[in-house]
Amino acid sequence: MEIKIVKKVLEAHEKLAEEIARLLARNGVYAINIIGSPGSGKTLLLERTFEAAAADLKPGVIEGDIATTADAERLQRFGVPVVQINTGPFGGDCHLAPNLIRAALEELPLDDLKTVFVENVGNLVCPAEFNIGENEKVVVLSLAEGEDKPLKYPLAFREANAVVVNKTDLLPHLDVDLDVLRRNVAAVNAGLAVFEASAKTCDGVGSWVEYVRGRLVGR
Ligand SMILES: Nc1nc2c(ncn2[C@@H]2O[C@H](COP(=O)(O)OP(=O)(O)O)[C@@H](O)[C@H]2O)c(=O)[nH]1
Ligand SMILES: [Mg+2]
Repeated sequence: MEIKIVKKVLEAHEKLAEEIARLLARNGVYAINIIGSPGSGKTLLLERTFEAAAADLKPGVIEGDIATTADAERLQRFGVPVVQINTGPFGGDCHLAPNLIRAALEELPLDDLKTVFVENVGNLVCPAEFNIGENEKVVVLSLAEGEDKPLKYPLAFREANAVVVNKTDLLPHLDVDLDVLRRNVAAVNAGLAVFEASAKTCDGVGSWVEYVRGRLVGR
Protein backbone atom coordinates (compact mmCIF):
# COMPACT_ATOMS: atom_id res chain seq x y z
CA MET A 1 0.00 0.00 0.00
CA GLU A 2 2.73 2.46 1.03
CA ILE A 3 4.68 1.70 -2.11
CA LYS A 4 1.62 2.57 -4.18
CA ILE A 5 1.30 5.95 -2.49
CA VAL A 6 4.93 6.82 -3.09
CA LYS A 7 4.61 5.81 -6.72
CA LYS A 8 1.55 8.03 -7.14
CA VAL A 9 3.35 11.06 -5.72
CA LEU A 10 6.30 10.52 -8.03
CA GLU A 11 3.99 10.08 -11.03
CA ALA A 12 2.19 13.31 -10.13
CA HIS A 13 5.54 15.12 -9.95
CA GLU A 14 6.59 13.76 -13.33
CA LYS A 15 3.27 14.78 -14.91
CA LEU A 16 3.57 18.28 -13.52
CA ALA A 17 7.18 18.54 -14.72
CA GLU A 18 6.07 17.58 -18.23
CA GLU A 19 3.31 20.18 -18.06
CA ILE A 20 5.83 22.84 -16.99
CA ALA A 21 8.18 21.86 -19.82
CA ARG A 22 5.31 22.27 -22.31
CA LEU A 23 4.35 25.65 -20.82
CA LEU A 24 7.95 26.88 -21.12
CA ALA A 25 8.27 25.59 -24.67
CA ARG A 26 4.98 27.23 -25.70
CA ASN A 27 6.33 30.54 -24.47
CA GLY A 28 9.80 30.02 -25.95
CA VAL A 29 11.38 30.29 -22.51
CA TYR A 30 14.61 28.46 -21.58
CA ALA A 31 14.74 27.41 -17.92
CA ILE A 32 17.96 26.80 -16.00
CA ASN A 33 17.74 25.09 -12.62
CA ILE A 34 20.72 26.20 -10.52
CA ILE A 35 21.83 23.80 -7.83
CA GLY A 36 24.58 24.30 -5.27
CA SER A 37 25.52 24.36 -1.61
CA PRO A 38 24.55 27.29 0.59
CA GLY A 39 27.05 30.05 -0.09
CA SER A 40 28.53 28.58 -3.27
CA GLY A 41 27.71 31.85 -5.03
CA LYS A 42 24.49 31.08 -6.90
CA THR A 43 22.94 34.48 -6.27
CA LEU A 44 26.12 36.46 -6.95
CA LEU A 45 26.58 34.54 -10.22
CA LEU A 46 23.02 35.50 -11.19
CA GLU A 47 23.79 39.12 -10.33
CA ARG A 48 26.91 39.04 -12.55
CA THR A 49 24.97 37.29 -15.32
CA PHE A 50 22.30 39.97 -15.30
CA GLU A 51 24.86 42.79 -15.13
CA ALA A 52 26.38 41.37 -18.31
CA ALA A 53 23.33 40.30 -20.26
CA ALA A 54 19.93 40.99 -18.68
CA ALA A 55 18.83 42.91 -21.79
CA ASP A 56 19.51 39.92 -24.07
CA LEU A 57 18.51 37.11 -21.75
CA LYS A 58 15.25 38.75 -20.66
CA PRO A 59 15.31 36.71 -17.46
CA GLY A 60 12.72 35.91 -14.87
CA VAL A 61 13.82 34.34 -11.60
CA ILE A 62 12.39 31.86 -9.15
CA GLU A 63 14.26 32.06 -5.86
CA GLY A 64 14.03 29.05 -3.55
CA ASP A 65 14.94 29.31 0.11
CA ILE A 66 13.64 27.82 3.31
CA ALA A 67 13.22 31.33 4.70
CA THR A 68 13.70 35.03 3.87
CA THR A 69 13.31 37.08 0.70
CA ALA A 70 16.95 38.19 0.88
CA ASP A 71 18.01 36.79 -2.51
CA ALA A 72 14.94 38.15 -4.30
CA GLU A 73 15.77 41.55 -2.83
CA ARG A 74 19.37 41.33 -4.10
CA LEU A 75 18.07 40.86 -7.64
CA GLN A 76 15.54 43.67 -7.51
CA ARG A 77 18.01 46.26 -8.78
CA PHE A 78 17.86 44.63 -12.21
CA GLY A 79 14.15 45.28 -12.57
CA VAL A 80 13.63 41.65 -13.61
CA PRO A 81 10.57 39.76 -12.38
CA VAL A 82 11.47 37.64 -9.36
CA VAL A 83 9.28 35.23 -7.42
CA GLN A 84 10.47 34.03 -4.05
CA ILE A 85 9.41 30.63 -2.80
CA ASN A 86 9.91 29.90 0.90
CA THR A 87 9.58 26.20 1.65
CA GLY A 88 9.61 26.82 5.43
CA PRO A 89 5.81 27.11 5.76
CA PHE A 90 5.44 23.80 3.83
CA GLY A 91 7.70 21.77 6.12
CA GLY A 92 11.03 23.27 5.12
CA ASP A 93 11.64 21.14 2.05
CA CYS A 94 15.25 21.10 0.87
CA HIS A 95 14.23 21.36 -2.80
CA LEU A 96 11.68 23.04 -5.05
CA ALA A 97 9.00 20.57 -6.09
CA PRO A 98 7.23 20.94 -9.45
CA ASN A 99 3.96 22.11 -7.86
CA LEU A 100 5.78 25.11 -6.36
CA ILE A 101 7.48 25.88 -9.68
CA ARG A 102 4.13 25.66 -11.48
CA ALA A 103 2.62 28.16 -9.03
CA ALA A 104 5.64 30.48 -9.29
CA LEU A 105 5.52 30.45 -13.11
CA GLU A 106 1.97 31.79 -12.93
CA GLU A 107 3.42 34.89 -11.29
CA LEU A 108 5.98 35.46 -14.05
CA PRO A 109 5.20 37.28 -17.33
CA LEU A 110 6.37 34.37 -19.51
CA ASP A 111 5.32 36.23 -22.68
CA ASP A 112 8.02 38.83 -22.05
CA LEU A 113 10.78 36.43 -21.00
CA LYS A 114 13.45 34.41 -22.81
CA THR A 115 14.92 32.68 -19.77
CA VAL A 116 13.87 31.59 -16.32
CA PHE A 117 16.60 31.02 -13.75
CA VAL A 118 15.57 28.89 -10.81
CA GLU A 119 17.89 29.25 -7.81
CA ASN A 120 17.10 26.05 -5.99
CA VAL A 121 17.28 25.59 -2.22
CA GLY A 122 20.95 25.47 -1.20
CA ASN A 123 22.26 21.91 -1.06
CA LEU A 124 23.68 19.31 -3.45
CA VAL A 125 21.28 16.50 -2.56
CA CYS A 126 17.51 17.02 -2.85
CA PRO A 127 17.32 19.41 -5.83
CA ALA A 128 19.19 16.86 -7.94
CA GLU A 129 16.38 14.35 -7.43
CA PHE A 130 13.60 16.46 -8.93
CA ASN A 131 12.79 17.20 -12.52
CA ILE A 132 10.96 20.52 -12.46
CA GLY A 133 10.40 20.76 -16.21
CA GLU A 134 13.62 22.76 -16.66
CA ASN A 135 15.70 22.69 -19.83
CA GLU A 136 18.86 22.02 -17.89
CA LYS A 137 20.39 21.83 -14.46
CA VAL A 138 23.60 23.69 -13.66
CA VAL A 139 25.71 23.15 -10.55
CA VAL A 140 27.50 26.05 -8.90
CA LEU A 141 30.34 24.63 -6.81
CA SER A 142 32.69 26.89 -4.91
CA LEU A 143 36.35 25.95 -4.67
CA ALA A 144 36.21 26.22 -0.88
CA GLU A 145 33.96 23.14 -0.78
CA GLY A 146 36.89 20.91 -1.75
CA GLU A 147 37.70 18.82 -4.79
CA ASP A 148 35.88 15.67 -3.59
CA LYS A 149 32.30 16.98 -3.83
CA PRO A 150 31.52 15.61 -7.32
CA LEU A 151 32.43 12.15 -6.01
CA LYS A 152 30.41 12.55 -2.81
CA TYR A 153 27.31 14.05 -4.43
CA PRO A 154 27.39 12.43 -7.86
CA LEU A 155 23.71 12.73 -8.76
CA ALA A 156 23.78 16.55 -8.99
CA PHE A 157 26.78 16.35 -11.32
CA ARG A 158 25.25 13.54 -13.35
CA GLU A 159 21.97 15.40 -13.83
CA ALA A 160 23.62 18.70 -14.75
CA ASN A 161 24.77 19.90 -18.17
CA ALA A 162 27.27 22.35 -16.76
CA VAL A 163 29.17 23.18 -13.60
CA VAL A 164 30.42 26.60 -12.66
CA VAL A 165 33.45 26.22 -10.38
CA ASN A 166 33.16 29.49 -8.51
CA LYS A 167 35.43 31.52 -6.24
CA THR A 168 38.60 30.92 -8.23
CA ASP A 169 39.91 34.14 -6.67
CA LEU A 170 40.31 32.16 -3.43
CA LEU A 171 42.63 29.57 -4.98
CA PRO A 172 45.83 31.01 -3.40
CA HIS A 173 44.26 30.70 0.05
CA LEU A 174 42.98 27.13 -0.28
CA ASP A 175 44.52 23.68 -0.33
CA VAL A 176 42.39 22.71 -3.28
CA ASP A 177 43.84 21.21 -6.43
CA LEU A 178 41.89 22.42 -9.45
CA ASP A 179 43.23 19.58 -11.63
CA VAL A 180 41.98 16.98 -9.15
CA LEU A 181 38.60 18.72 -9.06
CA ARG A 182 38.43 18.69 -12.86
CA ARG A 183 39.32 14.98 -12.88
CA ASN A 184 36.64 14.23 -10.28
CA VAL A 185 34.03 16.11 -12.30
CA ALA A 186 34.99 14.19 -15.44
CA ALA A 187 34.92 10.87 -13.56
CA VAL A 188 31.29 11.46 -12.62
CA ASN A 189 30.13 13.07 -15.87
CA ALA A 190 32.56 13.39 -18.75
CA GLY A 191 30.04 15.40 -20.77
CA LEU A 192 29.72 18.19 -18.23
CA ALA A 193 30.71 21.67 -19.43
CA VAL A 194 33.07 23.16 -16.84
CA PHE A 195 33.41 26.90 -16.26
CA GLU A 196 35.93 28.32 -13.84
CA ALA A 197 34.83 31.67 -12.55
CA SER A 198 34.94 34.21 -9.80
CA ALA A 199 31.62 35.92 -9.33
CA LYS A 200 33.51 38.32 -7.08
CA THR A 201 36.10 39.55 -9.60
CA CYS A 202 34.02 38.57 -12.69
CA ASP A 203 36.97 36.58 -13.99
CA GLY A 204 35.61 33.79 -16.22
CA VAL A 205 32.01 34.94 -15.90
CA GLY A 206 31.99 35.93 -19.59
CA SER A 207 32.38 32.32 -20.78
CA TRP A 208 29.44 31.26 -18.62
CA VAL A 209 27.31 34.11 -19.98
CA GLU A 210 28.25 33.12 -23.55
CA TYR A 211 27.21 29.54 -22.77
CA VAL A 212 23.79 30.77 -21.64
CA ARG A 213 23.45 33.02 -24.69
CA GLY A 214 24.31 30.01 -26.84
CA ARG A 215 21.39 28.10 -25.35
CA LEU A 216 19.00 30.71 -26.76
CA VAL A 217 20.30 30.70 -30.32
CA GLY A 218 17.56 29.72 -32.75
CA ARG A 219 14.83 29.90 -30.15
N1 LIG B 1 35.67 35.38 -2.75
C1 LIG B 1 34.51 35.12 -3.37
N2 LIG B 1 33.36 35.22 -2.72
C2 LIG B 1 32.21 34.95 -3.40
C3 LIG B 1 32.20 34.57 -4.75
N3 LIG B 1 30.93 34.33 -5.13
C4 LIG B 1 30.17 34.57 -4.04
N4 LIG B 1 30.94 34.96 -3.00
C5 LIG B 1 30.52 35.31 -1.64
O1 LIG B 1 30.04 34.13 -1.01
C6 LIG B 1 28.93 34.43 -0.18
C7 LIG B 1 27.72 33.63 -0.64
O2 LIG B 1 27.33 34.06 -1.93
P1 LIG B 1 25.84 33.91 -2.44
O3 LIG B 1 25.76 34.45 -3.82
O4 LIG B 1 24.88 34.46 -1.44
O5 LIG B 1 25.72 32.31 -2.45
P2 LIG B 1 24.42 31.36 -2.57
O6 LIG B 1 24.02 31.02 -1.17
O7 LIG B 1 24.88 30.19 -3.33
O8 LIG B 1 23.36 32.14 -3.30
C8 LIG B 1 28.71 35.92 -0.28
O9 LIG B 1 29.39 36.56 0.78
C9 LIG B 1 29.36 36.28 -1.61
O10 LIG B 1 29.80 37.60 -1.69
C10 LIG B 1 33.45 34.48 -5.43
O11 LIG B 1 33.56 34.16 -6.61
N5 LIG B 1 34.58 34.75 -4.68
MG1 LIG C 1 21.40 32.53 -2.86
